[in-house]
Amino acid sequence: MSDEKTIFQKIIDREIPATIEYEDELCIVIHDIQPQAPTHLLLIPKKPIPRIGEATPEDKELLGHLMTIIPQLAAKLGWTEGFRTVLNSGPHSGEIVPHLHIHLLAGKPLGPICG
Ligand code: DGP
Repeated sequence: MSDEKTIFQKIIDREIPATIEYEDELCIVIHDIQPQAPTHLLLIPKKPIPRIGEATPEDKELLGHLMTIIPQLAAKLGWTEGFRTVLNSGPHSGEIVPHLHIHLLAGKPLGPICG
């Protein structure tokens, strides 16, 4: 594994800018630079777990925390018609950034995932 910081670690460390929607001691939520929906957020734990496929039982509390942030964001941003979550893991998923992140897409009908 590379020791080089990922783009998300650089954002967490304030080395590069991002539009921040939410932050607490365990995670940060930023706006995706290439939005695929009217609102496209990335929910990122500050712990640099490369991907969900490499999370361990030790990460249980942190992963639970991330899940609880989602409904809070949905309420704050008024996603009353729903939203999509996407969690890529590894080369076959199309993952680009090897730092766990949950995509949150909202603001238009997205259609069935297998259409
Ligand atoms: P994934 O394919 O799941 O690894 O998604 C990575 C996402 O990260 C992709 O939708 C584009 C976004 N992204 C890449 N670089 C940057 C950046 O510098 N800033 C922000 N805000 N998003 C980025």
